[in-house]
Order: sequence, then C-alpha cells, then structure tokens
Amino acid sequence: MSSGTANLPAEDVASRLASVRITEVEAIPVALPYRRPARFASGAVERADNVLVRIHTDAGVAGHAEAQPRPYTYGETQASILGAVREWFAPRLAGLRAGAIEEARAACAGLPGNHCAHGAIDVALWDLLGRLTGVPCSALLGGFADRVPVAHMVSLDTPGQMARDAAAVHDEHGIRAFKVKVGRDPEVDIAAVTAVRDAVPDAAIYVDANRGWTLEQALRAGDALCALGVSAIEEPIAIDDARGRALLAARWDVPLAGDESCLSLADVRRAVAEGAVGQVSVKAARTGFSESRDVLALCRAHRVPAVVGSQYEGGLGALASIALGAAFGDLAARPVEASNFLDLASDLLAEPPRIADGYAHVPAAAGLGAVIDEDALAAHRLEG
Ligand code: MUC
Ligand code: MG
Repeated sequence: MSSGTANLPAEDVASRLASVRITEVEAIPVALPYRRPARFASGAVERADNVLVRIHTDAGVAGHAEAQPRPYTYGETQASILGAVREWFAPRLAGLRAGAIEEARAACAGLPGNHCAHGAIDVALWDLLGRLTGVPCSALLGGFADRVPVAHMVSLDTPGQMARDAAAVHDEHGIRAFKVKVGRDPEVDIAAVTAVRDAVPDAAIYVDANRGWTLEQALRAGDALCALGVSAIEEPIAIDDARGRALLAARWDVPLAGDESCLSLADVRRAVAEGAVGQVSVKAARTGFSESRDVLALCRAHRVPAVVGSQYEGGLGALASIALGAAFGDLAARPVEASNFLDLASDLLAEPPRIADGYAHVPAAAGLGAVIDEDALAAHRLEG
C-alpha cells in the first residue's frame, strides 16, 4: 500500500511533507459481522457498523483509520460520524499540508462532541504522516517498544460462557490479562469473575461495570470482587454521582478506573480533580494520538496511571491502540486492550494485527502498518 518512502533522503522527506497536500477525505460506512457479539452493561455491538476514514493526498498516499459508533457512550451513530467527516472535517482539511497535524487540528477545532469522528481523523493524519515519512506511527510518537502485553475484554454472557471465552483466548493467543464485563446483578457478576479466574488462574483480571450498578450493588459487588483479587474496577456507577464514586474509591484497595468519565482532556482534568479516579482509560478511538498524548501528560503530572482502553475495535482500530501503547513506556507497562478484533467473523485488513504469547506486535511498516483488503472492503461497504 504505502508507496516506497523509506529510503528517501531526509531533505526529500522534508520537502515532501511541505509540498504534499490533502485532496480528499473519505468516510466509508461498513458492516462487519461478529463471531462473538459484544455485550456490556451500557449496550451491545451486534454488528460492527464502523466507518473507514481515508485521507487522500496529491502524492497518491492515503492515511487510514477506523471509527466505531457507540451511541450509549458518546451519542454517536454511523450516520453522525459520516456526517461529521463529510461536512465538518473534509472541507476543513482539503488543501492543507498533509504532514502538518497541528495545523489540521487547529483547522478542525470547534466541533463539540463527535469524539470518535475526531479520534479517527487524528489517527488517519498520523497514519498519513507515517506513510509519507516511511516511519511507523508508534516510532513517530515515541517508539518505546515494539510489542505490548494485551488485555482482552470478556463480554457479558453466562458465567460459564465467559470463562470459556477467556480460556479460549488464553490458550490460543497466550493472553494473560482480561477485562471482564460486569454491571449486572452482583451475584451473577461475582459468579462470572470467579468462573473466569478459575478458567485462567495465571491471568490478571480487572472488571468494567459500564456504570451499570447502583451504589448499593457496587458496594456489594466491589467488596467481593476486591476479595477475588481484581486489579481495578472501571466505571462502577453513574459518572455524575461524585459522592458515590468518592465513597467507593475510598473503600476499595484497587483503583476506580475512569472511562466514560474520561472521554476528553477536559473530562480527565475534571475526573482527576474530583479525586475518585485512580486509573484513566485512554482510547485512540476517541482522543486519537494527539489528544491521547495530552491526556497521558496530564495523568503523568498527577501521577495517575493510564491504560490504553478499547471499544471493540476492528483490526485497524486495534493497530492504533497498539501503536499508542507501544510508543510510551508507562502505557506499554500495562496490558493494552487490543484483541477484541478477534471477536469479528471478518474484517477489512489483509493481515490482522499480530498477537503471540500474549503480546501484540507493532508492524515494522510505515504508519499504522495496515493493508486494507480492497475485496473485503467492497464486500462489507454499505454505500457504493
Ligand atoms: C469499555 O471499556 O467500556 C464499552 C463500550 C464499548 O464500545 O466498548 C466497551 C469498552
Ligand atoms: Mg470501559
């Protein structure tokens, strides 16, 4: 895909970056079937109605990214992402210098919300910069590591099925960290986490309630799950219940992890100032690479651990999570949620991200290292 830039002399790369212009921004709706639909307390993803974002240039090189609609988290739908990219981002990016990401950010500022549309545009700009310079995005961002430990999300189901799902991923890919979805009846959640723990006794387990519990349920379930050895509890209750979150954070000997309360740099500043959040989920899907870097800097300043989270991305989205996690030492030190593309029955990449022995590997190729399978895209795209 990427057109042979690796050996270009530096001055050529610099002049290339200065001269190459963005010509078109595409938003392609697709529908990818799941082998294992994703279910969690705040919603479900039965089909991956994602949007492939492509930023084209007059050098014939294009940057790619994937956006996933999550209405129950961001209020975004596939249609809203298509609209935001086509009506807000595309006209503002056309004609800009392809390598000037901060110029593009400034030109596109002013659209509130639309987190996943913003995130995908930013990742596609970084993929483009990587392809124009011949450098992997992870290296452009910091290049700390060439692989990261992986965490897999175990979706809501019967405790037995959740344990089988975890065991299968553990046995097949060596994955030794699991984010188990909870947020239902505490008895069922405790049974599910116990079943998963028994199925993968050597694995690290943390849980995510997606705001599904009442405070009473969180008190009940939280005590039991802490006793079971979970390492964090993500978004236990409504994010606007500051008193309840403070009470839970003070009670638990593990961090209350922020996700839906940490959608942007401003949200993270608020959550950290509120004081209940002891771990922040950073997602390339919503803050891209540029704002994710700002979020990480804020977390570092407040000495709040950050973890690369996910939202059941496809392979292209997972490559963005892997690049982000591998770029920074403190992100690479914790399992990166980057393996739920395995839940898809088919995807857009010619080669899926490489996961082996519980680690996801950063492709050596330029940008995200993604190669789109044009036949798969043609088969799964929803518009001509
Ligand atoms: C998470 O961490 O909450 C919830 C919604 C979604 O898309 O993925 C999960 C991720
Ligand atoms: Mg979460």
